[in-house]
Amino acid sequence: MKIFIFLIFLSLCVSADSMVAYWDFSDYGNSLTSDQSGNGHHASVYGATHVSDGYSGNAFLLDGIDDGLIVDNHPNLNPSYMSASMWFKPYDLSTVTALMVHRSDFLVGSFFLYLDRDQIVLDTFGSDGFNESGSYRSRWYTGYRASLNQWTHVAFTYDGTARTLYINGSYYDQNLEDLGPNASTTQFLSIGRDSAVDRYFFNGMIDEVSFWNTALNQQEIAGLYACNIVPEPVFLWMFVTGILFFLLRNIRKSR
Ligand SMILES: [Ca+2]
Ligand SMILES: [Ca+2]
Repeated sequence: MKIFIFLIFLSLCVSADSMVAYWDFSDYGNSLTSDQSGNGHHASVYGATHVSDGYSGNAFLLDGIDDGLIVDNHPNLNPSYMSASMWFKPYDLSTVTALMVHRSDFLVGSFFLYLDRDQIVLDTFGSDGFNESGSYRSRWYTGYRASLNQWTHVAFTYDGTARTLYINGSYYDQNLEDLGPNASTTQFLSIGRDSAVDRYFFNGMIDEVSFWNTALNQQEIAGLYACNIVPEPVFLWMFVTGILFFLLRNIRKSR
């Protein structure tokens, strides 16, 4: 039974079919950090410091001044339904800072997950909604307030009907909204900064960022959260131990 639990956790973390990109920040070289999903959406690192004391293994520390990570635009990053998940630890909650943004000057299909002081806000742009800045925009002030110097896991999903926010693996709130991502966004995806203009720089640590082309359900989000609770080396050790245990037991049985 244990082995199956390990396999389920592993599949949620690194090999689910609907995973588009996964940056665990375990590696860093030539200004790039790898997309562990195998889809090649490696992130370019601008100024951020690669640190070993992330939420799970390595992470990036951003200075709140001009640091950030950028991923080239790709059709994979513009799904009709989506989920995004990440850990963040803010060192400053006095300004507006971006967590994860995919935006092209307010065009349809953009999203903007950010902190307004300590409050998490999800801003999406689509073909319906109220008009702001010459486009249709729905800015959702979620009411969730992040804590200074503490790791928070945030995930949101869009299923074509609603935007749902999950905090630390649990359902937090839902916002019925028929906006959402689609193929018209051409801007790059950014982490810890705005994607359209040099602004909204995040001050703190960011870790375990993933992006999906389906709206993950509550169980899957909880799995993502739980998976990341165990540090990567420990998790790998548990996984290997689980396989050995399973093999040894079957060998004994077959004798
Ligand atoms: Ca800097
Ligand atoms: Ca990590």
